This record gives sequence, structure tokens and C-alpha cells, in this order.
Amino acid sequence: MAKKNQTLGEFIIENQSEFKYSSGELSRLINSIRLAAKVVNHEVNKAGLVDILGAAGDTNIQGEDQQKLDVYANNAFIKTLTNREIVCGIASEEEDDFITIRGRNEKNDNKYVVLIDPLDGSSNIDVNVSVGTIFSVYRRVTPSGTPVTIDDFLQPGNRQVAAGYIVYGTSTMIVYSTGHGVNGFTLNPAIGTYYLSHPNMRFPEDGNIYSVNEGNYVHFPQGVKDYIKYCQQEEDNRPYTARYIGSLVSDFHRNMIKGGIYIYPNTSKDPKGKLRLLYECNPMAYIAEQAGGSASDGTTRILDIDPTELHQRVPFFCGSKNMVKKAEEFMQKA
Ligand code: AHM
Ligand code: MG
Repeated sequence: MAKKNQTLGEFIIENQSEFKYSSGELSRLINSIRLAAKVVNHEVNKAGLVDILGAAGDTNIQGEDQQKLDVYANNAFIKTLTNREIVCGIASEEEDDFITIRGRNEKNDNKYVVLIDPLDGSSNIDVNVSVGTIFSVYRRVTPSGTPVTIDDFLQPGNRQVAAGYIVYGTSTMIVYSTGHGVNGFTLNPAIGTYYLSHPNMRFPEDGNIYSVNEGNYVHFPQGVKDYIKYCQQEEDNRPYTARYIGSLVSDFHRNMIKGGIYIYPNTSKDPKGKLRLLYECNPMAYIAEQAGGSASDGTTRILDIDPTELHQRVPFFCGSKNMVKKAEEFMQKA
């Protein structure tokens, strides 16, 4: 039972028994992500001091090399999860291949793999606009006692056991689900504690916000063009409002609170779309569905797609249920 103002630590302990395979491992995993997110948050908040602290590639006054923030975030999450030996493998948008973690005494007996986009929307950092982290958790499918293989990572999104995101915005929030709804926690930076601020988050079934990079309009498939025209028509509660931050996490977060749809379609430039199925679309689709929203590639439910490669891209339509349904109708008509 989610209680407002509960800390994330208290929430994890109280809800541990809800996990299907309750051994404490998944709780420890979420705890590690919470910790790494604090470290990354601290670094993201210093990003504006680049002229004072030195740019990426420089050596700072203490003789330390300054890293690019996405590299820093990637290292922070991988290090935290590896040191704690609670997962058997990690795949990251920043790494070409997956990482095997053998665990205590090299036993290869940890159960979970994590897939992560450590810093999404990183082109926004230089201009002080929100960025995010996205993560996705699966149980391994290969036998315990052996090192993980690619099959442990190439699972359809409907097999996720947890997924979440961190938004480094006006406040830093962690929003996640372990299959029992979606809860959002806000960081109190003064004491470094996350509090349950958004219990049981729900996507409104309808909305009036559409989020798409309309600069690419000429490259969009006809169905998306038609849907955008529909959003702009004066009828019923339309025209809708256009809002596009260019940070998936932030655009999604706003749409989940207010009601809306996010679209990154395939284009004539990127015939498979831009976003990554495993690191971006699957976890966001899982959260969307857990909150009563939906996610599709224009025809198929995102969570039912069988992945064939780690860095696979996919068109993405995600948000309020009725809006996604309408967009799919336009895709099918065209
Ligand atoms: P990234 O993983 O390289 O940061 O790219 C993903 C980001 C999303 O956060 C965002 O919604 C999208 O790319 C914006 O792309 P565009 O600038 O093409 O509209
Ligand atoms: Mg990304």
C-alpha cells in the first residue's frame, strides 16, 4: 500500500513481498539504481559550471579528467550494479556489447539482467534542459551457474519484471513499476532522500497534448502526417497543444501526468525510427501500460515485439490509450 511521504527505502521494504520471486534481489537492485541516480544527479546539476570546472576532455584543477556526462552516467550505473554483484549482466545504450557479471565467487548465480539508457536526451545538457535515465529489468532465461548470453537480453518487453526512469528536472524524480502500478518519488536534495510524491500514477485515457518533432514532417509516413493534421483541426477538444522537449523521459513524464501522446515515427531518413527498443521503448511501454496507457509501433504492441539485436530501433507511439488508438487508426488507413 503506497503511503504519501513514505521514503523510497521504506516503500521498497514494505512492498518487497509483492515481487513474484521474492528473494530480496530485486529490492537490492532497485536500491542500487536509486543510489547511482543520486550520484548522477549531483553531476548533472553541476553541468552548467562547465566554464568553471572544465569541459569534457579537460583535466580539472585536481588533476582529474572531466568526462562527458553520458559517459559519467554510464560508468556510475555500471559500477554501482557491478560492485554490488546483484545482477548477472548489463546492456547499455552506451556499450556495443553486453557486460557479463559473474557475481560472488564467480558462481554466475544472480537472477536479473538490467538494460539501461544511462543519460537519455543528452543533447539537452548544454542548454540546461531536463535529461533522464531509463532502465529495464528481466529475469535471465539461461540456466543459473552459467555466464549470461545474448538470449538473456533479447526478451520481449512483456517479460520485464521492473522498469523505470529518473528525470533530472526542476526536481529529480524516480518513477518505476515492478508490475503493480507506477509510483513516483521526488528527491529532497538537502538530505538525499526520495519521498513518495506521486503514488499510483495513471495516464489519463484521453489527452490534448501531442509530442513529436514536427521539423521532420516531410520525412514522416502519411499516417503520421494525417494524425498531426487531425491534432490541429478545430473540432471537439481539438486543436491539441504541441509540446516537444526532445527528452523522451520528460516528454513522457508530462504526458503521463497531463494526458498526451509521444510519437517518434519511422522516417524516410530513419526507416526504423530513432529510439531503441530495448533501452528506451520497452521500459517506457511497460510503465505506460502499468499506468493505464499504451505503446505501439503503429500497428503492434511494443511489448510483444521479439527483439533480434541489442541496439534495435523501432517507431514509437506512446501515451494516453485513446490517443494511441487514434494514431494507430491513421497509420492503418494510410
Ligand atoms: P539519445 O538516446 O541519443 O539521447 O536520443 C534519444 C532522444 C530522446 O530522448 C528524444 O525524445 C529524441 O531523442 C529526440 O530526437 P530528435 O532530436 O530527433 O527529435
Ligand atoms: Mg537514449
